[in-house]
This record gives sequence, structure tokens and C-alpha cells, in this order.
Amino acid sequence: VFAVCKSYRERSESCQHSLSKKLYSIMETKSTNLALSVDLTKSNDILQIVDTVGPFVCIVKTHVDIVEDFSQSFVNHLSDLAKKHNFILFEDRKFADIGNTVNCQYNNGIFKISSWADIVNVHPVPGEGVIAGIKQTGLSLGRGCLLVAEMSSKGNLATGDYTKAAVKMAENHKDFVIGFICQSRLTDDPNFIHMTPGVKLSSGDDALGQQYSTPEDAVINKGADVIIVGRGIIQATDPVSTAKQYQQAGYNAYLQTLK
Ligand code: 5FU
Repeated sequence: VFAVCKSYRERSESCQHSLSKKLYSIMETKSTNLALSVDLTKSNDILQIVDTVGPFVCIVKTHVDIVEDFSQSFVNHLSDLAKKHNFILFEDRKFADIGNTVNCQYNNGIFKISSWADIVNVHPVPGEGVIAGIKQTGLSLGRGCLLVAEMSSKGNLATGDYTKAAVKMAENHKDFVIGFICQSRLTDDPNFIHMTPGVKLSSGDDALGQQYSTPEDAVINKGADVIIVGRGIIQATDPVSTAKQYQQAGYNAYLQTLK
């Protein structure tokens, strides 16, 4: 079991970024550490599931570049749902280029991600410029950024010294980096939120290299603050009751870390 066994309220008090404070207070208020990864390709399907599952999650994570009928109205609706159900929007864009290019990608094109996503993530592979590029616009908008320090997929290269260097990069940009996408507890610094994808009620893998742990394993053994669940919920026969199951499993695991 990892070292940071503090309540969401205490974590909210000990972190600095306003977005982290907001996230922990949502987690506390709604009793949830569940992030829904809404990897669907039609905007109406996304909005429908987000409206029904929204009460049980602290974050909705998108991949906007898979949405076939993307529009400004879709983003407006999504932002309305974020307010209605009190969750944070995370676009899982995984920026991975030089600072100038990622800044252009963040602000422009069809998606204009900086205008609506509270959180985005970046691969540390290009060096600190990738953070600086996003931060140039994101800081004044009150946005936050996560570093992909580890991955859930089989044979991934984000391990060892790479992961350690990612933590150093985050420490150099504490005003903007609010945490990590990871598979283990990387630091005890309360400023960094650990979010773990590759979570399903039963462990295993998919046909394309995804590796799953259970909510209990992710929270209790791997030290996740937030569990990210996609197909476990969106492909369930009853996504709402399944989301509740994940919420309960994740939250109970969190309560066990407080003991
Ligand atoms: F950075 C990562 C990672 O290491 N593993 C992931 O699975 C991101 N993901 C994302 O989480 C991935 O792109 C999906 O959007 C989501 C997991 O979806 P699943 O359906 O629960 O496997």
C-alpha cells in the first residue's frame, strides 16, 4: 500500500492548483474516483451516456478525434453536462511534438481543445517544450495538464528512467502539471494526482495489447487516485448500473487506503 493515505478533503487542501482542488472536492462531494472514458464515435451517443452516467463520475475523458459528427454544439452540450453533473472534462489528446506545434494543435483546427477541455495530457518524449507549449495558452485559462508517465499497454516504452524523468519534468512545472497517467504511485507530492487507465471489474487483456487491473488493485496496490474506465462501462448492457458498480468498487478501495 502506498504512502499517501489522506482523505480527498485533505488532499484538496494540500494541493496548489485550483483545478486539482476542484477535482478533489468533486470526488469528496460525489463520493467517486471514477473517470468515464467515453470512447464513442457519434456525438449523440456520447451525450446520452454522459448525461446518464454523469452523476457517478468525477471526470469524463474524451478522444474528440474519433467523433464523426464533431461540432461546436457538441462541445457546448458536453460543457453543459459537465456543469449539470459537476465533473471535469479531460481530452486524452496525448500531445507529443515540439512546443510550437502542440500549442497550435491545442488551440486550433476543428477541435479547439483549449477552449473546452479542463485537462489534457502530453507524452514527455519531446522534452519540457511539450509542457511549455500547452502551458502558454492553458495557464491563463486555468487549465491543467497530465504527463503520460506510464502506460497500460503491453510492451510500452514508458518505464524506468523515462518515468523518473517524467516526474522531474512535472516537478519543474507544478503550476500547470497536475499529475500523471500511470500504473503505479510515482511520488508522494500531494500536488500530483495519479490517474490509472486499463481498469475493469475483472482483470485480463484485450486483443490489441490493453492490460486490465481491477479497481481494487489500481487503487490499493498501484496507488491510483482516479480510475479510468472505458469499455467496462460503455460496452456494458446497462452502463448506468455498471458505472455505479465501478464507482462503488473504486470508492470502497479508496476508503480502505484510509484505514
Ligand atoms: F495513457 C493511456 C494508457 O496507458 N492506457 C489507456 O488505456 C490511455 N489509455 C486510454 O484509456 C485509452 O486511450 C482509452 O481511451 C482508455 C481505456 O479504455 P478501456 O476501454 O477501458 O480499455
